[in-house]
Amino acid sequence: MATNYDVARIFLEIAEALELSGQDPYRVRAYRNAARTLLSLEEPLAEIRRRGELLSLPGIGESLAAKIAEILDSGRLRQHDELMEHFPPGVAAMMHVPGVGPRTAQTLFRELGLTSVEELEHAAREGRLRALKGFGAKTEANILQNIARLRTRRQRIPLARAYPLAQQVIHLLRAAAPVRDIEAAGSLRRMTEDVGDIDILVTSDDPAAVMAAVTRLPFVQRVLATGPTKTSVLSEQDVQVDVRVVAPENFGAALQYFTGSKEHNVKLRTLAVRQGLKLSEYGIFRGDTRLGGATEEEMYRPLGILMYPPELREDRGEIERGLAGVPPDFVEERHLRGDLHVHTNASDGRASLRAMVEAARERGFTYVAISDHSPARGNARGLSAARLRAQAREIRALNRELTDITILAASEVDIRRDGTLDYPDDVLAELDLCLASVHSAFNLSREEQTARLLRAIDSPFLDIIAHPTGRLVGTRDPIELDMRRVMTAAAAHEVALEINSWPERLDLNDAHILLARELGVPLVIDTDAHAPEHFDNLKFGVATARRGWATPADILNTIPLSQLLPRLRRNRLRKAA
Ligand code: DGT
Ligand code: CA
Ligand code: CA
Ligand code: ZN
Repeated sequence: MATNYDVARIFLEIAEALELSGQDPYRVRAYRNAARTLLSLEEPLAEIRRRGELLSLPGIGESLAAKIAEILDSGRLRQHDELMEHFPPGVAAMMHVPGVGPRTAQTLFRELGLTSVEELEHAAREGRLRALKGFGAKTEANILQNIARLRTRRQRIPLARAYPLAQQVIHLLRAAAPVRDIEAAGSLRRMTEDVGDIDILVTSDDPAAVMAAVTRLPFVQRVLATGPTKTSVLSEQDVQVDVRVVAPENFGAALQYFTGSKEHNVKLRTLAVRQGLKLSEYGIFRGDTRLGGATEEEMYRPLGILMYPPELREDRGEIERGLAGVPPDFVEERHLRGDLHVHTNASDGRASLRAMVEAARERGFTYVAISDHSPARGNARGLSAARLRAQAREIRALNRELTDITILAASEVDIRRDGTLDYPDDVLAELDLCLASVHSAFNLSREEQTARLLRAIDSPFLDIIAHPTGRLVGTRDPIELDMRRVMTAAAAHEVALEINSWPERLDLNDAHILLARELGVPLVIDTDAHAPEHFDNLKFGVATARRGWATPADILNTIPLSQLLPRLRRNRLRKAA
């Protein structure tokens, strides 16, 4: 009988094949979402089907339900078999070589029968690619070079890519092997903006089965090493995943050790030694006596140190504070009462005003600011003044209808190159809330860029600077800024700076947040949601805030709207009065 994992794997392979053949991304996503649903189920699909409840699973419609039934009955799916004849899994992996797109990958497979990066490398070495139309000795050399670069490139992986992959590993292993505890450790658990690799810890009654399952994960490109308790694999996208099986009684010790950071651990161990104690991934010991290690707390308690959350374990003073008995008091998702940066399909969002507000309400937010783009963002369908006013009317109508959430008519206004805002003052004055951000001219000098932001902060209408540096983790550098000057001005003018939860952004970053708190700059945590599911990104913003040691009191959108509006700006105060 096919397991949930088997069905999900078939769906994932179909998604990959459809993507490779250039199919509609929505179809591709439908299979991926379905696979994710199946992997999160506690109960076998066969049971759910027996009760006739397949259709009540999220993302499963008639057609997918019929496919699940076919797999449960026969162990296979005709559509999958046919697709795999044309698009075996390794063919997709070849697309990760720069310069090899879907069409080329197809040609390589059809004409030369290549089904993996290794085979591609081999064929290029032997000069077999130049037989293909449009290929020459130069293309072969390029492909070889790009494969080599792919291999040596041990670059760090943005959290935005690593986090979902880690979640997938956890779901897949839960489904494929007898796993008891499973948790991500390392920099991913500390929610650093990028990670070197993914570290997963597992307890299990059958470690060998877990290790085998790791090597068979659907995205594995290469098994780097496998042994009785540790397996390392490389994903198709060149992310290394280390999975370790530890004994249940050591789980806390291992989780503490492998969460790190290394600096945190080194300091902790030094303190332990001074107290005649020894710490390791197997527990905390006095001589031969084991004092604990089943839970993480047990690793800190004998040292008289309060445990601080993973995001803070960077040896930035958390150990000293824990030793002094200062309890951790950092912002959590549950503290946030509203979201001040949300897009709709009026500009570049994917969902309607109503759908976005509904999603915010379902999350428990009591206020939400709708902040679509201004006209300068032509390719994001930035709103003209007339469209902005029409949206404000729609918002007022919806506000009359809804009782448990308040919608603010806001805008994410472009900060032009010269620091002016992309709407005239009379339009800005009509807004409940004004965010502004840099979406252009990223390459100005530090002086020019700083002057640009200072001028924006000077605007009497500005409340929040959204994603202040414009960086995209791993792909776009932050704009050059005298951050201390910008923050000093923001503090003086009571302009808030945003911690943007979009995982590619995480902007402000942890170091900036520490500085902002030192300088008394108001902060907000926003999702910048462009679709209902993006509210889930809030965890990334909150984790980043915690990495900057932010407490609920540092974050403006932890307070009720009635207090928030007067706090934001004097002009808001004027208008609210
Ligand atoms: P990454 O992967 O570069 O983003 O950073 P981490 O922190 O995940 O580092 P990784 O994967 O090399 O090791 C995972 C954890 O294992 C690390 O955070 C702390 C622990 N660890 C690794 N090497 C050492 C070490 O030499 N001494 C100590 N005390 N802990 C270590
Ligand atoms: Ca790591
Ligand atoms: Ca590692
Ligand atoms: Zn935005």
